[in-house]
Amino acid sequence: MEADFQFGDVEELFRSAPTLKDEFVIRENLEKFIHRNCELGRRLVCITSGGTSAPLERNCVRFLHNFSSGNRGAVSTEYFLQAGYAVIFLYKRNSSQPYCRRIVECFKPDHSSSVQDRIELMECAVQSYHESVVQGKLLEVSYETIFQYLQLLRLIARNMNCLEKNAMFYLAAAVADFYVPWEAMDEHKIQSREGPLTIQLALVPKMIKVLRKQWAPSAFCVSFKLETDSTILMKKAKEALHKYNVHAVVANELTTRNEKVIVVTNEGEKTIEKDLDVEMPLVQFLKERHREFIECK
Ligand code: 9Z3
Repeated sequence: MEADFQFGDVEELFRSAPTLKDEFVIRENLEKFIHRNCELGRRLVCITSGGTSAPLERNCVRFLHNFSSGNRGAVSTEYFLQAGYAVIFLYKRNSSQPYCRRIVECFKPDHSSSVQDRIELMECAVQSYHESVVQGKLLEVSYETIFQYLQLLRLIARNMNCLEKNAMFYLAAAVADFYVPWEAMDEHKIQSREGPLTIQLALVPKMIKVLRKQWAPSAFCVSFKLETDSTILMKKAKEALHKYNVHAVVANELTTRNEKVIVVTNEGEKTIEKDLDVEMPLVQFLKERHREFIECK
C-alpha cells in the first residue's frame, strides 16, 4: 500500500533541513534570469537532472544514491534551447551537463574523424554552451543532496509562478524515496566497530503534489516514471498522472530508456522512439502539448 501524503511531512522536511549555502546569491540570479525571460516573452522550462544523494551522516562520508547519469536532462536541455525556450538546469553536481556529451565523444578511442575535426566539434559545443549562457537563455543551478534539491526546486518553482502558463517543469531527476531526517542523523562518521548497522529511513514526501498545488499551480508539469519491471510501468505511470495531477508522465524502463519512452497524458499514450536520440522527438512532442496548453483558455 502507498503511504499517504501529508503536507505536514513536507513542512517538517523543510524545517529540519540544513540551510542552503549561498541562498541569497542563487535567489538573486534566479530572480534576474526569470524576470528577464519573462519580459522577453520567452517560454521557460525548469529541467531537473541527475540522481540525488541522501546522506547517512551530517559530516557525510556515506550516502544512498539514486541512479541517474544526468544524460536525459542534459540532452533535453540542448533541445529545449534549440526550440526557443529559456532553461533553468537544476542538476546533480558531477552528472552530465548540456553539450558535454559531444566533448566526451571526441575522447573515445574508436573516433573515426581526424584530430582537427574533433577540435572543431569541441569548439562548436563550447560555443553553443557559451552563447546560451551569455544570451541569458541558460541558468545552471547545482545540488548534491536530497535536501538541497528540494529546497532549490521550491525556490525555483515559487519564482517561476509569475510566468504562469509559459512555465514548464520537466522533472527528469531521479529523486530519493527514502532518507534519514536531519535530526535523526549522526553528527560524525558512523563507526563500524559498533557492529552491523540498522538504519530507519523515512519516506521523502512527494513534492510534485506541492509543486502543482502550491508552488507553481499554473505551470505545465511533466514528471518521469522509472521502473525496472516492464509489467508494472504503464500502470504506475497512469497512476502518477492522476495522483500528482501533472500534464504528462514520461514512462521509461531502465535498460531501454535511451531507445524508447512512452508519454502518458489525459488524451492517451504516445510511444516515442529514438531518432538521433530519444530526447529530440520527446522535446518536440512536449513543446506541442505545452503550446496547446497555453492556447487553451
Ligand atoms: C527518469 O525516469 C529519467 O528518465 C532517468 C534518466 C533517470 C531514467 P539518465 O539520467 O536516466 O539519462 O541516466 N527520471 C525520473 C525518475 C524518478 O525518480 N521518478 C519518480 C518515480 O519513478 C517520480 S518523481 O517514482
